[in-house]
Amino acid sequence: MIKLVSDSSCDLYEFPAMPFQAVPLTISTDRASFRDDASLNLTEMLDYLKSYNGRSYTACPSIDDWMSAFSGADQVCAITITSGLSGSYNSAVAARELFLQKHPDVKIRIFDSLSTGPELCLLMEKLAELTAQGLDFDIICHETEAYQERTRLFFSLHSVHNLAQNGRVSKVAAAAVGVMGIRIVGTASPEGTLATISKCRGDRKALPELLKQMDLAGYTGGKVRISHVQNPELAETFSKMLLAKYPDADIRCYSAGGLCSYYAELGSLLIGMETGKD
Ligand code: X90
Repeated sequence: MIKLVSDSSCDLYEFPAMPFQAVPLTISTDRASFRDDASLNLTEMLDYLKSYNGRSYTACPSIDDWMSAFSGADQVCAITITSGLSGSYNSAVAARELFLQKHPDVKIRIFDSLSTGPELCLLMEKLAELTAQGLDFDIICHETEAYQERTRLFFSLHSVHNLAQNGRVSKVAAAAVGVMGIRIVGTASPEGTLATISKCRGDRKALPELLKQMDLAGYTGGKVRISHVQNPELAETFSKMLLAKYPDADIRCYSAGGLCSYYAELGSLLIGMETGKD
């Protein structure tokens, strides 16, 4: 049995396609703390943060959190948010070392997504598909790594306030903090950091820019996973634009989880896509 484990940056608390466990990150202020799990009330968290004037921050899963998620299977595939912006990957790797000392026969592979949100969803779907084919664990891992070369993340952010506050963006991107109506259109860099592509005035400019960037990245009508921060209308508008150009595109839209909602901020879209390259 292969168990899939991901930190909560994947936006999904459940994944019926295979045995799955999400490991929560936490979002905190000096007064309150929110675990990013299925019981999180997202609206309540976002409302609270809006009204709170002090600092807020996040924490990745501890080594213990990862270790308890690894238990109960003889083969484990674990996916983390980018190591370029979070300690989650390092924590998972350390957990693997410790876990294997007690359970030397368990196979554990840790994937550094170098990304977040919907790109993790694509990797999870690929793992489920390969697992359903009954392939060998090492082959499944190898194929998933190869697939990762063919997936990308794009986004349009309504604010980079929380990213800047926590030192997760460059000064260039942070310069847009507080400029009303500006959308930061960007992508995950090969190193798994935030790369700004352009600053657009409003969603009406940002959506065509996203589409253009997806085309340039080699999108040919494959899978697209879109997570939105309390903005289903915008996700829907963008998926209609995609379908107008690629009628057979395989698109799914859903709400971002706690961690991505906190950093991407209200109104934003995160987009994971497949390139057409083999
Ligand atoms: O370890 C921790 O506390 C978590 C830190 C995570 C920081 C980045 C989260 C990004 C979420 C925001 C926009 C997309 C940028 C992605 C670049 C790879 C989503």
